[in-house]
Order: sequence, then structure tokens, then C-alpha cells
Amino acid sequence: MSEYKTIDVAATQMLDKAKEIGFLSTFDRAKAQEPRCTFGNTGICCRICLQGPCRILPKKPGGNKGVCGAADYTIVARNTVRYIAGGAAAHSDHGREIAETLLHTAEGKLKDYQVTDVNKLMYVAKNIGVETEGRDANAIAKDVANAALAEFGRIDEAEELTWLKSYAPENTLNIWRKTTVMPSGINLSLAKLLHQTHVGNDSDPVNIIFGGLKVALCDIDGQHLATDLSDILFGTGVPVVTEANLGAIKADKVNIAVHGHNPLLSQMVVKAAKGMQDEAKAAGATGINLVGICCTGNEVLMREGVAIATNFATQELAVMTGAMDAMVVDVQCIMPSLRSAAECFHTKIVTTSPIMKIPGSYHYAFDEHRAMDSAKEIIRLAIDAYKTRDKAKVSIPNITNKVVAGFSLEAMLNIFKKVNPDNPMRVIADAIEAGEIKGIAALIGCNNLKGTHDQNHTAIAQELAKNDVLLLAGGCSAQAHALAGMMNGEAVQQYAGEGLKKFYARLNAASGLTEDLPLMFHMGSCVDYSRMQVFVNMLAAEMGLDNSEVPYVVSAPEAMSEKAVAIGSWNVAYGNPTHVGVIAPTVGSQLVNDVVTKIAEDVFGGYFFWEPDAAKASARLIDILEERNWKNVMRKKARDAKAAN
Ligand code: XCC
Repeated sequence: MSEYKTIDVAATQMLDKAKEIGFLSTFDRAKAQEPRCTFGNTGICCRICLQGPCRILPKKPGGNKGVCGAADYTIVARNTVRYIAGGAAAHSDHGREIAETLLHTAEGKLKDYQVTDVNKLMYVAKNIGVETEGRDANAIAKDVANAALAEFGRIDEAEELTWLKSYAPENTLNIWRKTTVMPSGINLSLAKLLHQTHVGNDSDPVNIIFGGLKVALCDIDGQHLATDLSDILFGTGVPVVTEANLGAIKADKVNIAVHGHNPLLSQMVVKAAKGMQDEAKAAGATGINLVGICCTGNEVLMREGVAIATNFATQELAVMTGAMDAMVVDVQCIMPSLRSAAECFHTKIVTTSPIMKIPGSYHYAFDEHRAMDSAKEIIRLAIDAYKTRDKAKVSIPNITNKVVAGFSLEAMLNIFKKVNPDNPMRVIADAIEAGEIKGIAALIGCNNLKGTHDQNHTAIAQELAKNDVLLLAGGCSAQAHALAGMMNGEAVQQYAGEGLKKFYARLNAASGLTEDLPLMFHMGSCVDYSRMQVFVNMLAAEMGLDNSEVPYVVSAPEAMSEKAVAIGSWNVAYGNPTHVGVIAPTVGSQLVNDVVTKIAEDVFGGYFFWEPDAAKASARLIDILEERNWKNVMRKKARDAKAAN
């Protein structure tokens, strides 16, 4: 057992090294923050105006409300939805950048990008109602990109978001319309939510929560278009075999980590590196080695098979190896402390986005007009840094695990098609209806050092697999499983229950892949979670169910970011029971907490539950799946009986 809050052996080794050299990592900082302020922890600290901070002090006369009179439920609701706004802004702005790049590509303004996946372009165009007949790919791409950009600026509230409207099932759309959470424009909804939660504005907690859900639906819209347009530009993931953990950093190579979320630059770095191996050799290395961290890592893993170095909580530890020559970062989930870690070594931290700079690090303003040149210049920086690497400071944990990843929805359907060419989704529906698998769980989200790094991600996955639950994964959760050696066929043999094993055996026999399928299907970065939702939408249609009746659950055992709050919220609106492994800052108001954990089910079919204990969380997730299956069997019996009469 590690003396640190991680289950990862490689991370433990690097934390020992950090201790030795006196570097205080995020693990030390997390400890230093304890104990947390109860007001902040439970969501009853209001910092929305300058009269604050106000806390709820029920025992003091006048203290049970903020200075303006806001009660606990107003404060908690406002704080919660402002998390959603932060998350939705991040995801959708990411999507907007990809849409602009696709537009400029289609207009012939960018020499380094092109429409790579024409099939995906056609599929998306058809779905969102863009004419494809007899038209050239760039003309279609231009219309698709413009449709994506139109999502942001739309101000006519009578119009609905195109992606949401085109992919969500009609009954779900109708619930959203009835509850007035169906958004029209992303920017409008975000602005309205910030307005709604301004001091002296809305104090009705339910109305505030519904405003938040509208923005959460903007979050999935922005995510969805980001994924679709990234696939069009860079290709849709196909199964790849690679490795994960800090041992993927190689002592004899120029090591470059790509970290963050947006693939626009990292894809170019991967491409450029292929042609620059000789430059690295001229500097004395045996070549260039790329590794990924967080979701930029997931993007290039899915499409290019780039190895995973590590995930969110342990990003500093990639620098601690002493062999990281450059870490190229774009946006989101990049710890400012990387700079301090780099100071202990020769590592260059290269920031590339105008909205993500770290004081003291190297800023290289990425320009999409000269994307390839930018990538080459950044790689040369890494090669120069390599020349100054102090070999005496290098110690790379000798730990890597085999990873089978790259499961876009298209890749998964291709595998199911091998079993059932006419109706691939039937493969899953049959397995559920026959009781071979209990249902599906999406394992998602971040790391959160309120718990132990990666412990609950892996424990919950193992318990669900043992109980014949088919697993999807993404974000840092997927990376947790990959780092722990659970994302390969061997893990199926080790952890899966008999039903799940049988299901896998059938898929493996038909798949035509050289590798057995892994214990969880890694569907991509956190911006890619729409892939999972489309999967559920298709399964619901195939099984003749409403979305909220599908035996499907979501688990974010170590949720951390505002994006995770936004993601959890749209999952609830979509009808998905959603586990969060940290106690959410909604508990400061019984009313708000009840709305999101209980009442939500009556309205949307989905709801949150908070459970930091992995065993209890797994048991509840399994119960939910069993209950949904039981209800579906009962419904079928009732239908059959009616038909027989
Ligand atoms: Fe960030 Fe996407 Fe969370 Fe990981 S999972 S810590 S948001 S990198 Ni999305």
C-alpha cells in the first residue's frame, strides 16, 4: 500500500522522488487543504456579490440567510448551476474552435488540415439536414461547420439547437420542451444563466436548476459537435494497441507529452514527429516519442495510437521522470504547478492557447494557418531541450500495461456488425434481454484527491465487470483503467463474470481483430461522451424503450471539474442514473439536494447519487440495472398479456 493517496505503483515511485528532491506535488497540496471549510464543502457559501462571502449560520438570528436574504436553497442552486456554466463554456468553446477550423479548411484557407473522414462528414450532414447529393466534400463541410457555428449565436428562442434536436429521441426532446430546458443558442443560454444567478435575481431554486439544465444541454451540444467535427478533420477512432503508464516515457528518446483537450495542434505534432525522427537522432536520441496526458492524450490515442503517460492527478509526475523534454499543453485540466515541476529539470512547458498561459513557461502562440510549421518548431524546442537533459536525474518507472483502445461508436458498431450484419445494436439488446449482461455502465470523469487516485475508478469497474456489466469508458477514468492494466483482453479473463465473458467470446470470435477486446471500450476524451449517449439512444430504439428505461448507468467516481458537473447534469436530463463519488456541494440545502437526487427521476428519469465508497456505489449501480431490467420484463409481460386478450 502506497503511503500516498494513489494505487498507481509508478506514481508512488515518482512521489518518492518528488519527496527526495523537495518538490511539493498536488498530493501534498491536497493534504494541506484539509480540513475543508464546511460552508464551501456543502455549497452554502455565497460569493456572488461584494457584500459576501455570506454563509448560512442557522443558529444566529438573521444568520440563516445571506445579507440580501438569499436562503440556503438559493445559494446552493446558484453555486451549482454556475459550475455547469463553467463546464459548458469550456466544452462548447472547444467545439467552436474545431468548427472554425473546419470552416476555414473547407474554404481552402488552411493548408495543413483537410476533410479526412468523408463518411463521417456525410453521416453528420445527413443527420443535421445538410444537403449532400451531388455536392463536393468541402462544400458540405462548409455547411456543416456553419451549422455548428450557428449553435453559438442563435438568439431566436423559438429555434432549437441543431445537434441536440437531430440526435435526441423524440420522447426525450418532448420532456425537455415541456420542462422548458430545451436550449436555442449556446451563448444566449450561458448569458441568461449568469444573468439569472446575479445578485437580486432568481431565488427560486427549482427555476435556477432548470436554467442550469438548459445550459447542461448546451454542454452536450457543444461536446457533440466537437466530436463530430474532430472526426471529420482527423478521422474517427479505430481499434489501436498501445501502452499506458509512465514507462511509456523512453530514456533514449526525445519525449514530448501532449496534454489538455483540443486536438488541433496535437494532431499536427503527431504528424510532424513522423518526419522529424532524423533531427532527434542528430541530437543523440534514438527518435521522438510522443505520449499523452488527460484528454488531448485520449484524442491522439483514439486516432493515432499514442501511448498514455498518465492522467490528471499525476500529470506533474511525468515531469518528475526527468526525461520529459517538452510538455505541450492546450486548454483545460493543466495544473499551473507543472511549471514548478519543470524547474527541477530541463523540461520545457509549452503553452499554446491565448487563454491558457502559465507564468514563467514558454508560450508559443499556435496559429492554425501555419499549424504544421508550429508543430515542427515546438518539436525542435523539445529536441533542443533534450540536449540539455541531465541523465543523472532520469528515473523512469519500468511500468507499462497493454492498452486496446480506439472505440468510437462507429468502431463498436463495426464489431457488432460482424455478429449481426443487419442489425448491430441487436447484439447488445439480445445479450441484455437474455440476461447474459446486466446492462451498461459508462465510467467517466476526472481524478479527485479527496479520495485515493484511481482507486474507486478501478474498484468500481472490477465489481461491475464481475456482475456482468458491459463497460464503456472515457476521460481520465478510461486512463485510470489503462494505467492499471485493465484495458485489454487479459483483464476480461481476470475480472469479468461468466455472462460477460461469454458475450466477449462471441464478439472476439467474430471481430476479425488481432487482439481480444478489452474489459472496457474506451470511447475517447471527455468531450466525446456524446458517443456514449448516441449508443444509448440507439439501444433504446432497438429495445423499444424510452431512454430512461434502458439498463444504463453512469459513474464518475472521482469527478473534479466544472465540466464534470455539466456532464453529470445532462446525463440526468437524458434519463441516466448518475453516480458521483464525491459528496456534492448541494448537500447544504436539503431541498436542492432532493431535487437533483430524487425529484429529477420523476421528471427526467435520471438522477444523481453521491457515494464515495466504491463497494456501496457498485452495489447501488448494479441494483439500478437490475431494477430497470425487472421493470422492462414486467412491461413486456403486461404487453404480451394485453395482446393475448
Ligand atoms: Fe480533466 Fe478531460 Fe476531468 Fe480528466 S476527465 S480531469 S475534466 S481531463 Ni474529462
